[in-house]
Amino acid sequence: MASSLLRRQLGLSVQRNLRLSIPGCRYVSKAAPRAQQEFEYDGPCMKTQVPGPRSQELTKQLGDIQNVGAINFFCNYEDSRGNYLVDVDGNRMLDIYTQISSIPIGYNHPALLKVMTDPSNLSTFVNRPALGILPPENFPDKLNETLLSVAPSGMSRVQTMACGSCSNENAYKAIFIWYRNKERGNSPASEEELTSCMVNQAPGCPDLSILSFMGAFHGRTLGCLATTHSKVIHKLDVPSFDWPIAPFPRLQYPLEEFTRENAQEEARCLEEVEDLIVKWRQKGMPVAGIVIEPIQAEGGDNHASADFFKQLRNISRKHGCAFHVDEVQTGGGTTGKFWAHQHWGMDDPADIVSFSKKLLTGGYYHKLELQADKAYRIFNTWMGDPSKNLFLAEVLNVIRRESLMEEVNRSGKALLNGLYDLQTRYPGILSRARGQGTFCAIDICDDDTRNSILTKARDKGALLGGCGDRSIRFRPALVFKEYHVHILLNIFNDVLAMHK
Ligand code: PSZ
Repeated sequence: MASSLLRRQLGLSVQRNLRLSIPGCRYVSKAAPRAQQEFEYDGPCMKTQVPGPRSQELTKQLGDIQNVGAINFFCNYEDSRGNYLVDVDGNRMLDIYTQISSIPIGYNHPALLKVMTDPSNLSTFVNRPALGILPPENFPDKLNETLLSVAPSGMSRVQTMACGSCSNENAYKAIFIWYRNKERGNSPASEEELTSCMVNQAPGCPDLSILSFMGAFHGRTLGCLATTHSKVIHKLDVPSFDWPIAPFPRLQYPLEEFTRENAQEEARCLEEVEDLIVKWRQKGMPVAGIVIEPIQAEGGDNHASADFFKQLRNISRKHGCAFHVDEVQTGGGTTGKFWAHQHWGMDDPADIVSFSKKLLTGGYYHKLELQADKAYRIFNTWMGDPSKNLFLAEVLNVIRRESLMEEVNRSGKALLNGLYDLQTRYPGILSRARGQGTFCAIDICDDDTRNSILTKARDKGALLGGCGDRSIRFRPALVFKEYHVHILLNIFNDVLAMHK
């Protein structure tokens, strides 16, 4: 762990060392001195193109069993460490994609390995309980120690689930149940409701809706998919609900130069939200909830201002809709605050907040009134996995012990400043550098160039991901330090120079 003195030194030295070289020469972004971290490597080390021969062979083998179209390469998880992912051909890459943004503190973190080797944890790994009916003795303690210790403002209840989609799916159900109970004045359901629900008819299966935003991603299960609008490939051929879809603001960058235009754009979207809520009520499909990502991630890292979210929250209150903030990708510290919605500075930011990915377990926090009124209404076999809570406890300890939130803010600043610099050097290729913490992105002139940059960066040892039509997103783990930022920026610059 870096001492606070060392951390201060790191901060200072990086400011001194981050500079651009003379035009035409290699971009010189010098890393700050590396902190002591025995479990990590010095840098990327590439032996073959990616995927290498062993990866190709394994892809062929797996192709006889599954669709392998999405596979990038096969990994050696034993040898991967910290920010470095090692593949089966011995290539070691700086991982700025982290298993679709789901690795909180790097690969094989010693604190997590210790959880595995502690004999008192063994029964939690070996015996996976049906948590809804037979939880282990330490379950309330573990929830208090983990998820409730980082609960969003105003929320003292949490329901764990297996994955992000499963969390959102159940959060929507909780919203519908809450809404109908409110409409019924909390009296019991009628006989007609009880019989009609069994054959998928109203009034038992009511015509209610969830309002979502164009470009959103909330998962691929049937209910969630009706609120996902990022790519055709997710949606084609799957029946869906006729639910309202509002435009998400399309901000112009740099933000300081477009304050008026961006405020107008956000006002336009908010107006549309209210219009849709009214329209859908008139159609007989009232909006029971509004779901939104604090930063639209899969849809292209689309940001909106704190003021936009505050006003949207007010609209939800005014129309009696639950406000569901999907923090599956933004949660867990990557934006420089533990929850991205904390950037909005609100005491009452949401009625439901869903999470997964970096939290290791899925689930959602909710207000007391969104607690389903009866047992078995929100339920499934596992309802999460207590072994994930053991890891999460350690992740939270490491975040606190190693001041990782400070690190994220420091590396995030270095990353965004580096992207601004590169953007001025390559104006024909790069635009719209943006980010919060290390949750950054930049747009590339077109899709083909974007994909070529991603492949070439990977061949040079930097593993990045795309999002939206033509963005590159940066999704490092929380242990991504300033010296990692500089390794990345140098590779990124070399690759950009190849596309000039
Ligand atoms: O292609 C896919 O299925 C992908 S690529 C990235 C994701 C999914 N992200 C998952 C995600 C998310 O980013 C947000 C904001 N909400 C919900 C989900 C769904 O989580 P999972 O994938 O765990 O079901």
